[in-house]
This record gives sequence, structure tokens and C-alpha cells, in this order.
Amino acid sequence: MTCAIVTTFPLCSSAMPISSNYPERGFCRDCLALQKAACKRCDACGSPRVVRHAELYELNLAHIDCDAFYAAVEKRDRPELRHRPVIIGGGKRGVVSTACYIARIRGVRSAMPMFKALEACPEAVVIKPDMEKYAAVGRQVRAMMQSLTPLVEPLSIDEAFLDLSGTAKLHGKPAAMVLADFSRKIEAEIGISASIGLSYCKFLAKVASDLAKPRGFSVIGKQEALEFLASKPVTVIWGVGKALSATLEQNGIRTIGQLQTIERTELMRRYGVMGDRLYHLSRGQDDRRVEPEHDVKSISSETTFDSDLAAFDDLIPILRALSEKVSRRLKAADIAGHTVVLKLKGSDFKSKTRNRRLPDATQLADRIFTTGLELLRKETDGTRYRLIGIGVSDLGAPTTADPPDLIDAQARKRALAEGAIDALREKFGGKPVVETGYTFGRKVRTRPAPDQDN
Ligand code: DCP
Ligand code: MG
Repeated sequence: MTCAIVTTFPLCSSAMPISSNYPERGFCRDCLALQKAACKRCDACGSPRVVRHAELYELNLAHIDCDAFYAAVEKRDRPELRHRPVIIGGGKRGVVSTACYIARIRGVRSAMPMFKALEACPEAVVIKPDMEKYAAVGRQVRAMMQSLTPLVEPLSIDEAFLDLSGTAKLHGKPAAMVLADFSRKIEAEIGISASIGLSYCKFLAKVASDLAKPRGFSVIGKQEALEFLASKPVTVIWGVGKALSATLEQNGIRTIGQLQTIERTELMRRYGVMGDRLYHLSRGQDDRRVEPEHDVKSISSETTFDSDLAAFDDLIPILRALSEKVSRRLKAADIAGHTVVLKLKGSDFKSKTRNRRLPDATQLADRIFTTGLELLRKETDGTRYRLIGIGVSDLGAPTTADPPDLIDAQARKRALAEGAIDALREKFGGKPVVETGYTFGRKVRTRPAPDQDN
């Protein structure tokens, strides 16, 4: 005999026991009423947005991703655009940042050159990105997520993982309903929509949130994971990009189902560490936890360019300016960092970071910059970059930072000069009064996005 798992949620509309053995007992995403029968429409409000799933009330891991984020914010602010195709993009970059779902039906996609997008959809309304506005809305959405659970792990401006385990008592309803309520709230209070994926692990929660965009709510349970994944292409697996999928294709592997038939040792023999990941994720096994934002672990600053840059010389003044910014923030906060971290994002949106641990912690722009420069030199091999960032981690008190450098007399001189520049800056209200040779007279070509400080 199978045993019914029955949980009672006292605050649910009818105090009805919710049983996983009665999948027809879903609920309505519009009015949250529990469904008494397996009808297509909600038996309370008539909405067709009823969600049912055998594991609906047992799953706690969610991925939430706002729909056509930048475009949604603009449509909220200009309601007359609601039913029109809207593209956010342009500027010198000349590519689409995002397109609303009406424009997507016409074939417009992110990262498409603007002229192509307008060929596909000539009547589209094109709006230049307003990054500050989107960042502010992103923060509002995040705050709302954090009111549901402390376990929120942001992935980007408009998406995050949430672990809602153990929150049913607090909210008076299971995670699935908390999430449906959340999507109603961001529509009503912020004026944009989001799609939700609910599962038992990060990998499948993320896959699920993408299944029914926009305003989606998709559930992938343990029971169906293997079968669900079997027909999907290998590219659905996190970390399988163009290069690895080409290698897999050469070996005759196109679907996740094919990976499911290969032993772990064999996958590891063929693909190294990635083979291990292929083995587990293809079988829906992913035990990564949701890692919430921690106390400040690093201080960094990054910038996106108007047009991609590849030349070392072009990147130098930008790196210098960013290093100075990081140094100013370290000094203002009275902390120092032991490890310098360089971040680069290629024109293909792939990010890489390179670290170097210093013998002593530092607050100095010069140390951050020269270390960053050494790391950068190795990465300027013709690759085109869209973003560069520099920062320091392993933060601590500055007591032992930047000891007089007896070996490098030049570095000591530069450190003294930096102290003098800081003193001048302080005197003139924080404005840069002295420019170094690296930045002086050089136009720092950056972004449609403002510098991001993290
Ligand atoms: N973005 C960008 N350039 C890209 C991809 C994204 O500038 N190539 C920006 C614009 C998006 C935002 O990041 O609005 C969020 O990215 P998403 O990938 O979540 O895309 P959207 O939210 O626009 O659409 P979706 O509904 O598919 O999530
Ligand atoms: Mg999104």
C-alpha cells in the first residue's frame, strides 16, 4: 500500500489537507484557491491558470526570472506601448539588449544587430537602455524575494534562485503558493511580470522557469526528471556551450538521454571533470545549495564598452580608472584586500576571472592596477571583450597592508604619489584633481551601462 503524504496548511483558503497523492488538487495562480476537482478552469474564479502536479506541495527550490526585463520596465512606464513591439537597444553598440514578447514573435532576439531586428520588425519602438532605472527595479524585485526567504541567490539583474524549504509555516502556505503569490505581487506592485520554475534542484528549477515564458509557472518533479531530460538536447545542461556540444556531437551524442546511458567512469575518462557533471546533471542530480548573498567578500568595479575591445593598449586606461575607483572605495571603507581579481567578458558573453594573491594586502590603486595588468597581458590574445572589471577579495583590516616595498623602489614612489593625490582629492571634495599618465588625455570608451560597483 502506498502511503499518502498529507500536510495541512491552516491558512489555505479551505484549510484543506493537501495530499501529494491527489494531483488534481492543484491551485489557481490567479486567486490561489485550492481546486476541488480536476477541471481545466479554476472552480472559484474561472481562470485557466490552474497549476497541478503530483509533487506540487513537496518542492521548494525555485528559479525566478523576470520576463523581457528591460522592455517590461519601459512598457510599465509608457502604458501606450503595451501592445506594441518594443526593442531596448541601440546606442553605439547597435545590438538588441532585449525585445518584448510581441517583437520576439516577429523574430527579434537579444544580441541581434539592430538593423537586422528592424528588418524583421520595422514598426518596433526602439528605446535606449536606462540602466539606472533597471537596476533600481531589479533591487525592488530582489527585496521582495528576500521577504520570502533569506536563501536568495541572485544570478543577474532579473533572476535568482530561492530555497523555500521550511518556510511553509511562516507563510501559511506551501512554497508553490508562495511563489504564485509572489508573481501576482510583482505584477500588481512593480508592474512587470516574471516566470517561475519549481523543482527539487537548481538545474531543473532554472530549466523549468524557461519552459512557459512569459508569466510561466512550471514544475519539474523528481518522478519525471529522467524522462523529461531524456529528449532534451545536451545544450540544456549548464556548462555545455558550443565547444563541448560540438565535441559531444562528434562522439554521436546529441541528447541528454544518450548521456543517461553512459557510465560515470566512461564520461569522466572522455570529458574529465565535465564528464562528472554530465553524468549527474543528465540524471537530474544536482546538490548545489542556494548560496545567499554574503557580507561583502570583495570590492570591485567593472564597465561594459560601447564596442568590443581586443587591444591591450585600449584596455590599459580603463583598467587604471577602475583600479583607482576600487582603491578609493577600499580607503573610504578602511579595508584592504589580499587578492586581486580581474574579470573579463568576451563578445560571446562568456566571463572569466583571473586571480593573484599578493604577498601583502593592499589599498593602493597602483598595486591593484599593476597586478591586474599582468593578469590582463596573458588574456589579450586577440579575444574581443565587451566588459572588464577589477577588484580585490580576501578583505581585512588595513593594519599590515602595503608595507614599504624595499625591493621595488619605483612602487614605493608611486605609493607615495598616490597618497599625495588622495590628499589633494580630499581637499577638492573627492573629485579627481590629478590624472595619472595612464588615463590622462585618453578617452575611456565605455558602456551603455554605467560602471557597476560590487
Ligand atoms: N541583456 C542584455 N543583453 C543580452 C541579454 C540580456 O542586455 N544579450 C539584458 C536585457 C534583459 C536583461 O539583461 O532584459 C535580463 O536578461 P534575460 O536573459 O533574463 O532576458 P529578458 O529578461 O529580457 O527575457 P526573458 O523573458 O527571456 O528572461
Ligand atoms: Mg529575464
